[in-house]
Amino acid sequence: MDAFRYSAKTTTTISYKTRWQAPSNIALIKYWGKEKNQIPKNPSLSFTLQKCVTETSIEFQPKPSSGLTFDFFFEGKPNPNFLPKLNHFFDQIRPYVSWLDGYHLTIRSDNSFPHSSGIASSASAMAALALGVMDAEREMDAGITDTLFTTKASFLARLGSGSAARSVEGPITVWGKTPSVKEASNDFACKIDSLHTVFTTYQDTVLIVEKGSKSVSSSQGHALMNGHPFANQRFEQAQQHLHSLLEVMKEGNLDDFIRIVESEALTLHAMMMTSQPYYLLMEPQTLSIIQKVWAFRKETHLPLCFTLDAGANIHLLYPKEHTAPILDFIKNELSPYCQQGYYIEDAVGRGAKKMYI
Ligand code: 2P0
Repeated sequence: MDAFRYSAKTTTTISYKTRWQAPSNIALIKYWGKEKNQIPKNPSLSFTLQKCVTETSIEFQPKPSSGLTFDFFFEGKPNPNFLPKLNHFFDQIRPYVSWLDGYHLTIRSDNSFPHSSGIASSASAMAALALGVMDAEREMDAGITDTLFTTKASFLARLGSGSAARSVEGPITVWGKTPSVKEASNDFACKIDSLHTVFTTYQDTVLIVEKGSKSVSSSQGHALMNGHPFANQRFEQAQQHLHSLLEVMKEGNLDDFIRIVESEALTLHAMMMTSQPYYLLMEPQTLSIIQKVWAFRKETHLPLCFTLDAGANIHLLYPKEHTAPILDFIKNELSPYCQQGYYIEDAVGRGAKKMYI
């Protein structure tokens, strides 16, 4: 993507400090399978969240010797566990932000959700970092338009972690080339406008079934789609699901929305169960919750559905107008299946934002 290579005419160096908040996101059409540098095998579509966010400040200090250096603090303390991912991120983005070589960065990051909650934090973390870097680049290069700022931030975030591309804008984004969305790209995500208003305030209550790290990481899971016996059918299905879901989301047809979203969640886990080696990330509580949700829907006719990330936790999706009875149901009947009764009441959000320092 030569369009994203840094080409400011002046090579000004500045001392600069910025702070960005970037949200997590939950895929409705799942990204599962990739080529090098997080080029996805199929397009994905997600809700951007509101409360599950990472806030990251970056201080850029010019330095005499060349070569980027940085210090990293997570929740106020140095944390070496994050260094491999950060080093990889900076190695990947450097060709596009070559000016970084003249800087030392002090990075301070905090999550709104507990790090060990099982909620994927790499999407919000990589997006917040990418936005901070782009903010400094814009400070040096007045030629950066709003569109270039947003698309390049999504592009840089993707190089750190694929799903992070979808954590810059909101409430609904698509990432990955598809005939269903003219402007969609494998390189960065784009926002989808003109969908039914019910989806602009959709609720997502995240049921924490299992805290802590998973037995098989998402990177390993993506790799297992290479040579997977059902890979091609899956990539084709994702294209078809995306096409249908966009139609359904324009009309506001909740029955079809539920059918496609739950099918995507179960297909993602079916891919894990049919990989070689095969594995399972759902827990018995995950299945109990799914059965309870289906029974509740049958009984009440309320449009409550679930989706799953690559783990045991469950995201419950529903229109804002039905919040009261659904939250009662979650509190009374589903929270006993959650670890220490823990769940997070989130909703779709408008994307990342710059914070005052
Ligand atoms: C998604 N997931 O669309 C899918 C569905 C999890 C389940 O993208 O290797 O952390 O950093 O590109 O983005 C999780 O994988 O993987 C993921 P990398 P990522 O949200």
